[in-house]
Amino acid sequence: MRTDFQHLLVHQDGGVLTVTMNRPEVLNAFNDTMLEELGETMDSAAQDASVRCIVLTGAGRGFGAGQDLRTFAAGHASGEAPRVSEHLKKYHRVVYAIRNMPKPVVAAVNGVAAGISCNIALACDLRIATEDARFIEAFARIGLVPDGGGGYFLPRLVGLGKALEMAMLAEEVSGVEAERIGLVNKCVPAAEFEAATHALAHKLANGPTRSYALIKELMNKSLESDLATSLELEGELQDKAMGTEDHREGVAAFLQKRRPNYTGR
Ligand code: T3D
Repeated sequence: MRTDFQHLLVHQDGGVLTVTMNRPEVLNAFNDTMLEELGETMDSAAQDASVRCIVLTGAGRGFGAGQDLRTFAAGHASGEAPRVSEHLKKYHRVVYAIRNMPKPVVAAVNGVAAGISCNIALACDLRIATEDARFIEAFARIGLVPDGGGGYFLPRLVGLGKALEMAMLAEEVSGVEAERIGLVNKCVPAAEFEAATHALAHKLANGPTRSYALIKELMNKSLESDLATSLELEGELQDKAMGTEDHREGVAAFLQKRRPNYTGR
């Protein structure tokens, strides 16, 4: 696993890989280097069997402030509206990598998460936030539409009405409110954030990793399928789960009245 990045800090502790976006002077706004480094790290993490949970977070007082707006200003200076659809594909690589990651990805939102940084957090499987975190679908503030999967993930997480409200009004949603509306799974006081994130990540990293990958596939595909298709898929995936060592270990541990020791195989 490469760790010598310009704008990412990458640290592995047991099965947990913590990836920290590291441009704190601009609240971890994305430039191209950080975006490419994140894509590369997510691709590597997917291949590395020693990584069993990924935590994505930000350095300093923010998770991320979206695209670095200075690059927009430079584009506008040329006099023509920049075409960003090609550039967005670099973000889409990250969204797909998270979505297809055969292990859990947790967004640990330690402060402000605005624009496309907010939506990268929404692409993750689980979200933990500080009570004073600030989620902002900031796009309408500058006359844009939610990108980075925001139009997909946001209504699925909070429902269409709330998604439209967040996207149109572009107001801040606190960590407490985010937990209430289902935008995050858990919010904790800032003083407890590191310990709570550590506990969640290590619980996942010590879990039945292949089962988690199959759960992701089942749940994510169900959003696009009818009941019959989903029931068909659950059979296929359960056949695979039944063939894992972790399934056998889970049953043996239950019968022997002990804690299971899952290896991710
Ligand atoms: O390119 C494509 O493919 C298209 C993709 C578009 C995706 C998008 O994400 S569009 C949305 C871009 N993001 C925003 O519009 C958010 C802009 N930032 C803010 O509105 C505020 O900074 C925050 C609400 C996020 C935080 O406010 P606050 O008061 O806590 O902090 P601050 O003082 O505004 O920011 C601290 C510093 O970070 C400041 O620099 P300074 O004055 O100390 O030198 C600020 O300029 C800088 N910063 C914050 N966000 C960005 C940024 N610099 C560049 N780009 C940013 N996005």
